[in-house]
Amino acid sequence: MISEKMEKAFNDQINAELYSEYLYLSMKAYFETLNLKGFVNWMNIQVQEEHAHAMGMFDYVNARGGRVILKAIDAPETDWASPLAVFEQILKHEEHVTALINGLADVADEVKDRAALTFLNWYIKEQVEEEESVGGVLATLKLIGNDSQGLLALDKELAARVFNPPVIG
Ligand code: OFO
Repeated sequence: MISEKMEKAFNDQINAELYSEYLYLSMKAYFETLNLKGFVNWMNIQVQEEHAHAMGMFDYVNARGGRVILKAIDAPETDWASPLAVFEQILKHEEHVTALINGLADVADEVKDRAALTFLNWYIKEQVEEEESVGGVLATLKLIGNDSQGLLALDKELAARVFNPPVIG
């Protein structure tokens, strides 16, 4: 059975993952307005990944005999100055999520919940990949600057990304 403290930490993180889903959905809407369909595709995959991250924890809390309590999801921003500004925010956001996941692992440590710690390892590794992939797009956007041909080439590249449903845990 999961401890109360661990259960609360997971419930908070489920909310954070659903906020991430909402944030990427808002970014997807922004890229729709720019007609950059590759960026739209990339965001759509982020949306699905974040949903899967939330559901992984949702199922885990239940499997451990805990109770999922859903809370209100904050409204995300709706407008950005440029694709570069979007990716700057994403990198900051994912670094914040990494800190939250590490905080969850700290709670697992504190309450000596080894099962939760093992489960959280998947998320810890996932954050390394998230930061790397976002950092890659951000670096390319910085190189592109104001070159619209470069932006269209990147858009084409991002259109090729496919969603692989994550196997969590
Ligand atoms: Fe973007 O990461 Fe969830 O956990």
